[in-house]
Amino acid sequence: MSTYPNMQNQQTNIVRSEPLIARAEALKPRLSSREVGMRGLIEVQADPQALHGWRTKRIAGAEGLNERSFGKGDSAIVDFGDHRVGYLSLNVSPVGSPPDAPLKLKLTFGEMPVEMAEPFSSYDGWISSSWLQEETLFVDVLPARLELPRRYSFRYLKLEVLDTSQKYKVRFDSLRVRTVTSADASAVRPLESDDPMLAEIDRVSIRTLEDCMQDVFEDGPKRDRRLWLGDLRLQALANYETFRSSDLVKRCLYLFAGLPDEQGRVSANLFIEPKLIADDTYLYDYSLFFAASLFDYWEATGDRVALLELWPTARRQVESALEHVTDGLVKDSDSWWSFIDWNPDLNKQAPTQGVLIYVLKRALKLAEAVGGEEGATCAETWTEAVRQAEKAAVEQLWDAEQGFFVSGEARQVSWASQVWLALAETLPQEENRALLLRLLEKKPIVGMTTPYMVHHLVEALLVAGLREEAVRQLKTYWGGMIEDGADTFWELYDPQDKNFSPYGSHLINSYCHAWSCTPTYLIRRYGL
Ligand code: RAM
Repeated sequence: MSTYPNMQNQQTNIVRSEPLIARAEALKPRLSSREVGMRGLIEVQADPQALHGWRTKRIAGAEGLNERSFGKGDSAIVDFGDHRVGYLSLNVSPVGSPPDAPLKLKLTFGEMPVEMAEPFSSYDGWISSSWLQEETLFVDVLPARLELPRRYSFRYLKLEVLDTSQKYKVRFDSLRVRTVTSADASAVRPLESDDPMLAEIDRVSIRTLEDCMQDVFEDGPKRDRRLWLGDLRLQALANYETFRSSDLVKRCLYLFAGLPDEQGRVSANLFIEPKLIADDTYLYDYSLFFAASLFDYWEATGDRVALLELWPTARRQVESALEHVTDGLVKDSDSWWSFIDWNPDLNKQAPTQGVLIYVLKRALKLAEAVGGEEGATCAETWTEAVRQAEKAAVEQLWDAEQGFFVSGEARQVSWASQVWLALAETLPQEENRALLLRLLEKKPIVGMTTPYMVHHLVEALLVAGLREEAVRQLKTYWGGMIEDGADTFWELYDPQDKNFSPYGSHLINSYCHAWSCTPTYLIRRYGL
């Protein structure tokens, strides 16, 4: 796949609901800031054993920078010690003769060593190269305090002097990041676990979530810096266990509800600036997750006013999804209609059937909570829809010989299909367990490429009562990221192919990504 196939220019008319948007705007969070200095200077060295082939070596402490002067062609890599999201400022002053020409300075920001090592000009992926974080500055008057207006997401900063003149050099000092987040770290309860590895995974998960919590729950502060519904659902779950900022979840739900299209569907993602815009991307699974997210919010808060105000939107997503169901089975399509995972070989039908059943089971509880005639009618209709969808899954997607669910015309066996239909508890508990154990043993070829998908595997194992297996997967996968150098958890991680990127280059991947922050939820919610 070289682009989001049905993503371009869908003709949609958005029907704005000003009262719902106003509610969301009233919940706009206050961002808190912290000044963070640099920790030292590093070098990036080639190492075939390291992730992407690069490892860092510390070469000096913070004072190492002030001691050096930089002329044309000189460079240094600054380490800020951990992942940071915020605004950079620094002093630059001339050394030698009076500066008789402007300073031409290049700054490159990186979440990972690879961004310091490989030139961004080598990027040839299909999403915009403008996500790669760099600046070229011309400084006319020296000395100067430079304050960069853009917000960056990074741990490393490369300073490259492209030119001064033959008569002067420059020195840098007082490098600072003013970090920003709307998360309140003081709300997080200490973890009760005596397992040091789980404690470390929990800590990194929380850092990931913290850096994604801005004006809304962003998917990634490097990329796409926007509110995606699939990511929001998982961030909200992690947030209830940690920062407990349910108002931010509420704000995001109202934002989605405030911008439906004329069929009532919520978009897969929203842009917040310069004004609220619903993207012209609609995904079957993401729209459905509005209902699941409202259910989770209702469970976490008992906020009845929000339940009643957002219920019509949730109801509409479920009804719209059911329009694509024939005899209990979700219709397949070749387009980018349902997300599920970034594996390009994945057929989406069976996993989407799992998502449908999973959401229907929660939506009908929402309907019961809403009550009255409307709630009762919906609960009844959706109970029947669950029965039919489960029956269709078992009759049409279950391959008894292989002991797996199959998907699409090619009857594909994938991890995603088993995981979603197991998480939806389509089969009775014993069979569900057996299915998941078979999955772990047989390891079908069509695998998982995102932490988003692996999250659902771990939760399916927990729901099926397979705790040991769940902890093993969690430790292997997220622990593997930590071993490979994660300060915050990543958008993509395929242990079989560590350079994997659906975008054509690992340079553009996001290395602090919302949907990867869920171990803290899994650990705390299930008491691991
Ligand atoms: C990417 C982002 C985002 C995700 C979508 C489907 O653009 O990683 O987090 O939700 O894909």
